[in-house]
Amino acid sequence: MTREEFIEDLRNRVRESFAMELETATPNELFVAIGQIVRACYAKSWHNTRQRYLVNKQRQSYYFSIEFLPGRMLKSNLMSLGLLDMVRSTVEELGFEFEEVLNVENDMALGNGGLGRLASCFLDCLASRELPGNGNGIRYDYGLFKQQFVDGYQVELPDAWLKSGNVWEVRRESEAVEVRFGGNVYMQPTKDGKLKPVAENERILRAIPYDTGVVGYHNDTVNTLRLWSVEVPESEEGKYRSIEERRMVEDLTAVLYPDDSNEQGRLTRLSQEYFFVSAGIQSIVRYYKKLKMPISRINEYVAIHINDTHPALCIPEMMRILLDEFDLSWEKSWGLTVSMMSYTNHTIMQEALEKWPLQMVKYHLPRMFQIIEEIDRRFVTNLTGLYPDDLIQRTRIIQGDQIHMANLCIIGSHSTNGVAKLHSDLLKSVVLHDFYVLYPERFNNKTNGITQRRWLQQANEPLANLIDKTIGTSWRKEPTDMERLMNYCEDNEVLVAFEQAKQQNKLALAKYIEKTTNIKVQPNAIFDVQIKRLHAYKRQLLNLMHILKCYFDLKDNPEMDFVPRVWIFGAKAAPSYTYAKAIIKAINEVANLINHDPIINDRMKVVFLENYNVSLAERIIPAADVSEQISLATKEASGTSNMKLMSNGAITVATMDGANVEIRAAVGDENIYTFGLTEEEVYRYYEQGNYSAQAIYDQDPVIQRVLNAFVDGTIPNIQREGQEIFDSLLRYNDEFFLLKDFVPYCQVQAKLSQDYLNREKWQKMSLINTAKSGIFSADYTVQRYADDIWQIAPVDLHKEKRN
Ligand code: CRA
Repeated sequence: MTREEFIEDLRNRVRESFAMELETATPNELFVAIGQIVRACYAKSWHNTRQRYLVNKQRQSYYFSIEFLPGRMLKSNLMSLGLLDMVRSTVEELGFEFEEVLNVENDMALGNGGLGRLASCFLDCLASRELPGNGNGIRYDYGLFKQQFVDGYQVELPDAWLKSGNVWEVRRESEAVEVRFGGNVYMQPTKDGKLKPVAENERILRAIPYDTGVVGYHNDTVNTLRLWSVEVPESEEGKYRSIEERRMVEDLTAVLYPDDSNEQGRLTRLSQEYFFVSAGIQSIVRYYKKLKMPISRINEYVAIHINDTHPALCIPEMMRILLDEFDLSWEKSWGLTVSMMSYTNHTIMQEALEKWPLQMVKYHLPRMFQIIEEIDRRFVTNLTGLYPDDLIQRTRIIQGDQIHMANLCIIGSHSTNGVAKLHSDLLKSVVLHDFYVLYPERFNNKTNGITQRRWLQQANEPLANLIDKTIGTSWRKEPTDMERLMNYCEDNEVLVAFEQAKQQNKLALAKYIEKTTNIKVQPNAIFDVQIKRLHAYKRQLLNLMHILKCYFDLKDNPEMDFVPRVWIFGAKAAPSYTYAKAIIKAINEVANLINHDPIINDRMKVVFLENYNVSLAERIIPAADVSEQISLATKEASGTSNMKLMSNGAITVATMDGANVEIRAAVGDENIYTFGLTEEEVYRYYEQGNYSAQAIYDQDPVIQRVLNAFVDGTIPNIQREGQEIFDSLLRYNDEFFLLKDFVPYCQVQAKLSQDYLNREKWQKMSLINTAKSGIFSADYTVQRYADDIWQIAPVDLHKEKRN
């Protein structure tokens, strides 16, 4: 598309859609019009991609996830299509602020944190690698809540992201399916002496798919993210007369559960899970029928991925279709199902492992229940005599009055993977050890990754351009080519240029901070960043304790040498997680105290930015000097902000947890600050039960002063919250061992401050972190899923021609 064609198109669309002239358009109209143009640009490729897959009978994977967190899409789509520079300069020449146009777009925030963002990174990489892989999820009317601080407290506001429309989605009326809930199922003999399930009094809901194109980077592949929305089917209109009754139905896909790494055992959630699973599986089977292949070969064409246990019902739902609709035998259906399914575990936190009350499933999803019961019965029967009874009891799906979804996933799939080496090892040796005994060949690791396209190329253009200038542009397609930056570790000119790029980003963030919080920060201070969900195990509180220690040091000795630092937080707490909310309040009050203390004299600033989301992450990450990855070892399955920050040249302060272990191996000990308990030490405490927070407190006056600050009025306005925090550490013995890790944490922080003064040393570390970050590209992660688990490959164009 030429500049002239673009302007012409823009002019027409603004006229047609808004009855307006381009000159009088506001960023809102421009956003919609440009969005339409972009969509039109990839429409043909989208159609062609689908046709190619169909004609070639391409084996495809379907990534089932209850969360997707793509963020904004205008800039990324423009970049993928190679139109970004032209559109940006044209829009600016026309007299508009391109940034303002981008900012009109609501973040598509249909996820909580790492798990949902990972799903979106994966989709981006599948398309960019020309791999036939699609997403399947829920089109929530309301995304993750918007966070505001009122008096330092988190307040949640609804995220009505669809209210001004969504240019990217296509409603596919003709591909709607029905999903059935409740009723009774009984088995009826057929003429040929078999038993067939007959259902009565079911509640029928209509599932409408909304498809979004996932545009590959500089190629012709556009894959599909299919999100389902609920409606009352026309045939059922009579049953839902009142508005309230209809609302009950529509509530099903109204809101995303705002919990991260935590189970929410609620009926609506179970219904959501079955709804998008059933709709998705039905639509896959319907597509497969178009290939005119026998159902007995469906596993050669379809790979289904279960992203955490939320889509676990994929297994019984596929069984239902094969058994009830295709009349296959149990054995045949089971073989096909297991070979199609694969599962990723994302956490070892007990409270996140989904269990559903048996009665709830039985009542609301009776056919699912029957099938799960039969899977469980056969599992027990087949293993009895071969394995110890207690092992069988621990691994079976139905235990007491609960259904264990992770057990269902492992038993009903051919692959179970963790998301970082350490995590996958823990699954095998501890958390899922019993299953590892049963099915060692099913277990594997797939360390998470991120897409550098969004998190470096798009979010950090100054750095990306500099990398181009230094080593050429090949890294944009092959991220490990960033290794070539290692040749410039000693090149002062290059180091200075990288420092300037960082400085430019810090200035931009400083501006944003001032605009949104009124806090002035110095761009030459260390920008120390912790951005992730607020969770006790992630230990934002440990960070806060260190801040308090620095504050007291300065108060005691105002003349001391102190390397200025700005601590930047971004974090949402689940609305029902009172402890996490107490920590938010405490951070905000400490910020207030320190930021206004004249003795501190701007040497410390604490900034908690509201409403952390993908777009805010894109602002913060390029400007970070320090990346806080300080979860208690064993608790963070992988983490992915660690990878994003590293890519952008931040130095990690890390416990040996999740993917931090692999980051250390990549950059070398001297380019990361590690501290804290190791996995072995943590487990030793668990085994010996001899951790005593009180003993540590009693012996350390610094810790006493820091903790007392929460209850003695030093930190104002946190009576209730301060007490809760204080009690969590002492009365309840510090579940995540903060006190134990506090001293070593402060030590590495002090070292870091000193190192920061040595600009050359610091800049070299920073460069090495970027250089070594290529291996954490999700391009490679996705390729490993494609090769080892899904067995999918790009369309073979030669073969296509021969056909
Ligand atoms: N909360 C893990 O805790 C991991 C992501 C993606 C999480 C993170 O360490 O990086 O998944 N787990 O694998 C999770 O959601 C249900 O479990 C997360 O995002």
